[in-house]
Amino acid sequence: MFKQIMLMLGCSCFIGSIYAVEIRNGSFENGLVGWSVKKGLVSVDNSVSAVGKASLRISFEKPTWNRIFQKFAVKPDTVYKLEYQVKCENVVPQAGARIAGAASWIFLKKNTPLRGSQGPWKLDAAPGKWQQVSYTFKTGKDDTKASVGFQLRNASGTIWIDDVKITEVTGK
Ligand SMILES: [Ca+2]
Repeated sequence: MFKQIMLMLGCSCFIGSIYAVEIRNGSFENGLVGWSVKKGLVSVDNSVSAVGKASLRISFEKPTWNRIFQKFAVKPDTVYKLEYQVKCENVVPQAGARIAGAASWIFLKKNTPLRGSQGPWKLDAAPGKWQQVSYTFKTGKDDTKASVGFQLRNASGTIWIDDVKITEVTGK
């Protein structure tokens, strides 16, 4: 009997572990609800979207940087996957900037590198269609809280972000 109960508990834990992390308003259909903005120059664009009707828009006339982020709960020593879509227009790097463009990162006790669709430290700047970005990250043994952030860094121009999702990756 004890074994059966443990088996049932084990099964429900497994089913629970494939749930998506709750990211509030990851499609920006509800303004900036759920997101924290470092400073201005960030808005929701109701005329451009990858999913639904709206997306996040960060736009600068002169090169600078700004970020937006959202906190979420994590389990320690666990692999998660971040997925989102990004679109760029007129992104021009600041003179002398080593890295510039649209980036995401995960804030943990040890932050992940800034990333674009082509990998770590390769930020998105090419104009055109929406691009899917997807990568995994692993929390450390002391991590219970994390944030996901997006930024336009060291550049002028406009980026849009949409369809932000985080899921726990099982079997790794
Ligand atoms: Ca959307």
